[in-house]
Amino acid sequence: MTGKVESFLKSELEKKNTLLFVLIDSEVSNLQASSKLAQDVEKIGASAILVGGSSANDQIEMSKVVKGIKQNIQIPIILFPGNVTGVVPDADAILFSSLMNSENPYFITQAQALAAPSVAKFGLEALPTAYLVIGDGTSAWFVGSARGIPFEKPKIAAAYSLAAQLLGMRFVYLEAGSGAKSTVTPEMVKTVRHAFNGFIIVGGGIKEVETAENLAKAGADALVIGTFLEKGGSLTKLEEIAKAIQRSK
Ligand code: 1GP
Repeated sequence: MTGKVESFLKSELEKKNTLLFVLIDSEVSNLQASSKLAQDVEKIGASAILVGGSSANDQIEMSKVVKGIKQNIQIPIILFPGNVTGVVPDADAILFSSLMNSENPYFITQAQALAAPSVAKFGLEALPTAYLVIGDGTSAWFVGSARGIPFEKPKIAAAYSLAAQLLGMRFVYLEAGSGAKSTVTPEMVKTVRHAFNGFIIVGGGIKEVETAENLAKAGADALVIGTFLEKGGSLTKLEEIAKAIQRSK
């Protein structure tokens, strides 16, 4: 069933070619900084704030950050859990993800089973997501015991995405990993776009306007940016990225 957040994202896509999601890692930014950042990026056109990451495990801190951010923004807060500890109340939705190319069944179905009762209890809208780790050497790859899909093997990513669709998932997240040296390639996005009839999220290492624009043109529905801002990247450049991807049909 399509909930409020999913409907909102779809309505955003009617106006913009590709959406900008900003990732806030509650382990990296404190409440005040996160809250200010969320307000700033909303102003420059971000469509959602993701809170989480593979190393964000302090639920108390995360809860505070979610609650604090929520008071000041209109765009949805979507949890991006790296484990069961990433499920906290007060967010609008959760990327309810299966790390499909993990070698550890814990990350494919077990964490989901352990987390599901809390997702229901907190009334979080679940966005059913196939989380695919591309490449290797990143935290998401290591923590999630992923057998990373090689960057130059787009057909493998497409096959996983098609499997996700047949399993009823409506979102695919192509993840190069936080701070990755190489981003997912436009070729991979294009190949997945042909195979998967749902919402494609792409993240990991995106920090240049041209890279973002090429991923948008290839068919990404949303790009996630986190590390660029954590490392002090300017809001002016983020705004350039937002504008470029939103208009890049
Ligand atoms: C990481 O895809 C996200 O899980 C965002 O990546 O931090 O490299 O922007 P960056």
